[in-house]
Amino acid sequence: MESISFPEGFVWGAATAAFQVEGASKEDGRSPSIWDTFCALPGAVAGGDNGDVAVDHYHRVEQDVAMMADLGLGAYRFSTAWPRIRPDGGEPNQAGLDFYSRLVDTLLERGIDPWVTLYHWDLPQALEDAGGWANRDTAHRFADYAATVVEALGDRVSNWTTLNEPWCSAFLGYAGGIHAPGRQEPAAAVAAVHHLLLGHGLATAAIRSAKPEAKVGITLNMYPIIPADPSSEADLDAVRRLDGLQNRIFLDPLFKGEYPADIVADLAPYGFADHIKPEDLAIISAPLDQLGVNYYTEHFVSSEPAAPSEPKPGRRATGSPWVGAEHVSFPVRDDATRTDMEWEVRPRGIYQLLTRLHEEYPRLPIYITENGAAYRDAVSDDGSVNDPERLAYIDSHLRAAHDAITEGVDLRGYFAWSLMDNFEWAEGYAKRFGIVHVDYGTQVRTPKMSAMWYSEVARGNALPA
Ligand code: NCW
Repeated sequence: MESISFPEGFVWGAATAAFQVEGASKEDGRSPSIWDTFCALPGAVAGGDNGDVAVDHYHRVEQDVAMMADLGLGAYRFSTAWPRIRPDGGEPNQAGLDFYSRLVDTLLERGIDPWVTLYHWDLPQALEDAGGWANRDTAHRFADYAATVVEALGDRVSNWTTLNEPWCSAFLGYAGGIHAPGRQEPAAAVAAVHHLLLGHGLATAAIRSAKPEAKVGITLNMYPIIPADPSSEADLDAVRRLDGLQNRIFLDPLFKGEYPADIVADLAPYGFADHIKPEDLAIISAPLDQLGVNYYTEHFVSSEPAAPSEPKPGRRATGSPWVGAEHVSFPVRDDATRTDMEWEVRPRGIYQLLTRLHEEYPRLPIYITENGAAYRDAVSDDGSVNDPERLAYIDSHLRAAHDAITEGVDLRGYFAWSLMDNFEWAEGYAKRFGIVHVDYGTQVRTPKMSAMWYSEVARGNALPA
């Protein structure tokens, strides 16, 4: 294979999220988040795992940033924890802000650009008790919190992401009950979609007013949607619905200033339109500087109803996150390998997604804010961690992303998910996404083979031949 160079200035980074790595869940004034509560719910998280210690990033920032520098990373995407910065959703907490200020300084001392995500799923529990994202007021509380963070870090942080994967917050959290807060209320989920987007818009305005030169974006988890039978009208309708519920319901209000009419109609039984006030779409569609794309796999869909699924042993029963498309199913294809999350490895999908965004939406700079894979890694006797599947996964996705650049897509950077193994939400610590291995007993970090390879790619701004 030929060596492939990326455009000059291409950003090479790695990502984490506060709840997944920090631990120190009760320190320095942090209040409980919905994930602390959810973890305590029997059967909610595999192994009964929680985020109390996680990978102890809170106490190991110096060491972790030194490791990033050794790997030659140019940027670190992390999230700030709302319950540290405004405990219980209330007044600012200086100790929480100080932690992130120190993290930012440590990164800058090492020449690593801090990329801050304001919301990666850890809503203060007190705000959930007041209705959570189903309550419109949460959008305003989010903007207040965003203003506090930008005031504290805006002198040193240029790149801001409001929300990470609002689809997950709304549909996994409030409809499927698969993620915190574990509610199975479809009407609350569609309310949450709108209030998350409104929160994004209000936070964008707050960031811009505190720091006009800030670069602001949002990160969406998007998927090409492939019909099981392209000649079946019913399957094509399943594609329309899924694409609407997963991709267009976020992209259209953000970039076209309107919700897709077909999806508003599909969600009418859940009262979606009741939450939309006349002024909201102008707030939501305020211009952005960049779009964050999290890409992992494609969705292959059929209109055949799925067989009812039993909960995994020891786990609580969950519902469908597919509000408005509860009848669709996701047949398994046998022409691709799967990761340890059971997600199909589909590198071509990243090319399809990027070129689609380029054709159908305003041509904003795009960053892949997450891409990567969980595999069962272990430390060998010689101390190394050989993860050829992850290396091949990242390599193949970078090649496909490069093809999109060649076709004119303005892709400006790539963040590997994740910098290190961590708390994988409902899957607990069992699923390892890191390019760096973490021994959860000792907290020893060991860069995997994929990390060494990625380091070469980042340093050379090119994929090796
Ligand atoms: S779980 C998830 N992830 C992983 C997580 O570690 C990260 O914080 C997220 O940004 C890796 O990337 C994201 N995404 C949820 C995927 C949807 C699962 C669909 C379940 C349908 C029933």
